[in-house]
Amino acid sequence: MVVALITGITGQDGFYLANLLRGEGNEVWGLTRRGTLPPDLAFVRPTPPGDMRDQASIKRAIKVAAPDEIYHLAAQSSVAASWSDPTHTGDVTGLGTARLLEAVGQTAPKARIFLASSSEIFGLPDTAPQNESTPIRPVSPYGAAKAYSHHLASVYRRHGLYVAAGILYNHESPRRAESFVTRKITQGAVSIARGERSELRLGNLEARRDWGFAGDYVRAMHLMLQQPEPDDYVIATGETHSVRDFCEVAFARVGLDYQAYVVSDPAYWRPAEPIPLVGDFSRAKNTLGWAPSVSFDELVNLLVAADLKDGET
Ligand code: F7E
Repeated sequence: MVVALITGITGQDGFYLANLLRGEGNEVWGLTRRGTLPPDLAFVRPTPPGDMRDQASIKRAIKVAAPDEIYHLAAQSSVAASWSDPTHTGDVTGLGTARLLEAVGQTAPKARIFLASSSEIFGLPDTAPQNESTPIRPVSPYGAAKAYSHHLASVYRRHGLYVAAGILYNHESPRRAESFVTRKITQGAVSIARGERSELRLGNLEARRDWGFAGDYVRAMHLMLQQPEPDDYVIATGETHSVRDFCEVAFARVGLDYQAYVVSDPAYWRPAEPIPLVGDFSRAKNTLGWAPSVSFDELVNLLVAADLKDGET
């Protein structure tokens, strides 16, 4: 039986990935800071507490789980928060990967590692769509921390570790926190439709992103570790939409015109925006046989439907 260890298992991707790996018949372990797991991950085995800022704790967790596959998802993952606390982001999201790779090299050098890299490493690309050869040029502290992490993957790969990196574009689900724009919009639209509030304040409505469904993206993570050789893969839909487009579809789903409710508030604007972010997933398609299965409209509808249902229970 394949033994898989997931860091950051309590996040959105951790939940979908743990369930996918369970379905594949894997033994799934989860590394968390407290060494405990929520009830919906009761089938996962907890390692002793592990913190991405503490290498000894990571080493201990790997020794106990003795994994064949390690999915490194743990990170400070908010781009907005990385502007208010760049050193914490660098420590957890950047140095955390260095600690993990060192710990694997010392305790489980045969384990295959998946690293969650990000489209934020591209920052202001000259070309669209981006692929695995697009120059790395981040524009946020989060992007810089992920860029460091991404470079480490190829450094340790050359050093003999099996490290695959998924350059993940935005991927969403009903498990996304409200601090991210997709859930903020769908929860806002639903509560306005219910008469609980009268407006939704967002940042830059013209910001464009390549949004996919998280369930599709964890499938790609698993496929990457089944390849004979590790590599980098762009995981994206190849389509870009604006925050305004997202509002339009979400509000229409609850019978409203977003223009009457959505306000662009400079307080939510970022010091810099990566432009234009859209991914070319040809390598993932050709090598992994991967393609996204959920369209933009389906994704927005899925999130709104979940928020409508939430309020009913
Ligand atoms: O912002 C704009 C904002 O916070 C999306 C993470 O998973 O994907 C995610 O990072 C866009 C940006 O995600 C609001 O300026 C407008 O252009 O949902 P987000 P993100 O920053 O793109 C990447 C690939 C990751 O790796 C990250 O870990 O929406 N936007 N108004 C807003 N964003 C937020 N959060 N709130 C607003 O009111």
